[in-house]
Amino acid sequence: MTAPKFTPRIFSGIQPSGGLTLGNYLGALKRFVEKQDEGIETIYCLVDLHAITVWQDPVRLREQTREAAAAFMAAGIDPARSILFNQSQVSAHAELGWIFNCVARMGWMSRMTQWKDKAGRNAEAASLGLFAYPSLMAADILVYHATMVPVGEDQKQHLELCRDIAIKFNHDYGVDFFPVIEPVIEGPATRVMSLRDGTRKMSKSDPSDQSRINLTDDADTIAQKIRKARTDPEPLPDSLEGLAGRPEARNLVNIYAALAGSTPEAVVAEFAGRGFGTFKPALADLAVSRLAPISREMKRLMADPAGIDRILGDGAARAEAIARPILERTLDIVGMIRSR
Ligand code: AQP
Repeated sequence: MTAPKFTPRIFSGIQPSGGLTLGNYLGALKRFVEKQDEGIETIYCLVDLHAITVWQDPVRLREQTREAAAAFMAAGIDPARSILFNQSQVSAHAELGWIFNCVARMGWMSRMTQWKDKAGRNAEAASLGLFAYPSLMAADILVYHATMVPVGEDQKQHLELCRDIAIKFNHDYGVDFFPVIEPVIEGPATRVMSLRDGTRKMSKSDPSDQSRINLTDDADTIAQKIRKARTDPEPLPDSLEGLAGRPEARNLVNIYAALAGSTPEAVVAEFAGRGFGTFKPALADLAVSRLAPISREMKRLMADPAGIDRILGDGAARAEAIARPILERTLDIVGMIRSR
């Protein structure tokens, strides 16, 4: 149903719920830049409404949003070629989110692993927003009639739910209005794991700073975190099969491949038989060479917060121009009187 009715358009977002990590960079941001450079229309959003599904200090939230915007630009997002803005400046997201709350089913939401992980055993105390997160996410995407959504592996289930919402809406109202989107989950680092535990995702909200590399970390901190990253005593094997059951080793190989623009196969071929005493310093040098220019540029951009706010405002106006007519047509389909 996607083509040819819907022109290719990419949408994705990142929560400004903390500083961005190497996981966000390799799984999302770096790929956003590649998509922009492929010449497809790209819309990128700092999803501040999603961030407040768990408590955020207002002062920090503003800082984190500007910092995330700086990270996007420092990584290569050009606000003249991509639309870059923060979600709450385009109210059509929240409005369509409400409609989708009335399309999505409770059962669908309760099966979401992110909900189960984040709400944990204390779901009674979790916010209603956290539960409804995936229907707002579907609105973020579908309010632009976006067709492709680059994300890390952890967002796959939410994108399947977005497809379900589009299909149910189209079916319930007898229309072919929302595209059935394609998740774009590609590359060697779709799921970067914690440096302390190779079975857990690297996450900006992990209480341990040692578990992640932040895009704002300086060269010494990056090198020290990689040196201390948990591994096993075995040398690297000569094929990927030899990494089975070695999640930490596999993670570092994937990170190396993604940073080098290579493949995990090529990395194990290069380092076969070498121990982590050799591999970790090579990885640290590579990580510093790729990330230091980004963190330098972020610092430069963050020295002008008003400049960042202007870029976000301009992006929001351009986003609104696409979203508002789609929202209006949705409301009309649903049966809301439009008489202003
Ligand atoms: N570890 C990861 N590996 C690969 N991709 C990742 N992404 C996040 N972590 C990794 C991708 O980054 C994009 C933005 O994610 P998000 O900020 O919206 O939320 P998240 O997936 O819940 O990321 P975090 O860092 O774990 O945030 P918190 O800690 O606030 O929940 C998505 O495309 C995601 O796949």
